Amino acid sequence: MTASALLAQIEGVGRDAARGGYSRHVFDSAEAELREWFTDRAARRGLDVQTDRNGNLWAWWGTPGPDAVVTGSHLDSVPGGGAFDGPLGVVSALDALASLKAGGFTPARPLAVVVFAEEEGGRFGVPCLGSRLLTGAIDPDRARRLTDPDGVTFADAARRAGHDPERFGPDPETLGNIGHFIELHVEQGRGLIDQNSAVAVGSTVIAHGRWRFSFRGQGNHAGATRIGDRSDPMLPAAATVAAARRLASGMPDARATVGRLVPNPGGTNVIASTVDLWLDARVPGEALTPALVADITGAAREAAAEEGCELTVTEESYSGTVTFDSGLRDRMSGLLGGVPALPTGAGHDAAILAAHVPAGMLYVRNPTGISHAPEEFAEPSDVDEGGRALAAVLRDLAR
Ligand code: HGY
Ligand code: MN
Ligand code: MN
Ligand code: MN
Repeated sequence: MTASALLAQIEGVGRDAARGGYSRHVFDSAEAELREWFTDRAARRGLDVQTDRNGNLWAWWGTPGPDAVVTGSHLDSVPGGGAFDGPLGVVSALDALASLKAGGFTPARPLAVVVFAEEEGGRFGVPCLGSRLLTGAIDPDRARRLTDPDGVTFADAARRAGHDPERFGPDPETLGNIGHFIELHVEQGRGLIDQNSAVAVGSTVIAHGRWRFSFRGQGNHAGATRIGDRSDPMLPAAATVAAARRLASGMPDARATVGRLVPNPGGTNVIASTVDLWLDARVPGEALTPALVADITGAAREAAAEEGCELTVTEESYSGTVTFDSGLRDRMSGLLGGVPALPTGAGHDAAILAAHVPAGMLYVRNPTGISHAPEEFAEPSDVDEGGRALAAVLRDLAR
């Protein structure tokens, strides 16, 4: 069954009628349905499905062991996300292993498809939570305490979904089995459109992080409070959103986004007492992301002081620039007839793993160039070309 047909099987799962697109978050009902679907599809392909101590799903062809060739991605989405970001890598991996089996390939080493938990950080705020836990890139106690917008902790959500959060933590045995990790992903920009290629290999993932800005003022009546008597946290929050755009525009290729801003209590006729916003900042090059965030923080502090508000800034996640293993990158590109190598501004589990194992990425053209939105798309013909490319790379690495 082709990757496109597999994708079609889950197109109704986690649809978000209010936002459009999909909202599938770790340990929620939609993701539970996807995990069941994945487990069933993997079992039908003769793969042995296991869940690791951090809630990541693994489907093995062969006994789990060292030097395994692992591929996969994630099934969770951003709120209102597209159909391809994550699932395309998972279905292409299932399809690639099935086609290798059908073609009579006998691997010299184990292969596995992995589905990482909470790659988007869409519920608990830290991206690549499953691969960060696996590799020890996040303290398990901090992970257990992370809360979702309803105040549910990651530990409680895991427990309700049948996992034991006390087992969260570095998993050297599972990590030690990975000889190579290859993630296929829908492209989330315009690189393949511009280069007129269906497939590319990954070169770098730019540095990126998330910071929470909490402004505290004085809640009050919208009608009875004179302007001069206000400490309205919405003002410095708005100034911060504008400063993020202004300051990022002044740095080469920098990106700064505020996609989430939460006033409390959030009444139309109420001056907010607090406003929380989350800054997503990404700049190619090493220390430039922290420098941009420092400039934005300076502007935020100034605006907060002017309005008589307090400001607390907390770093929630940060990953430095990652350059994928050049030998593996060139081996993949050569195998695929010299497809281009693309940098990306999007984070991936492959970038977390790259610090520990030889990791590479394959991108499939997205003709809209839009991602993290319902317009995200990949043509079936490009999906199939990506699947063939993945199968060729896996065969090359597993022979
Ligand atoms: O946010 C990202 O870069 C990725 O989609 N998790
Ligand atoms: Mn994403
Ligand atoms: Mn993704
Ligand atoms: Mn990814």
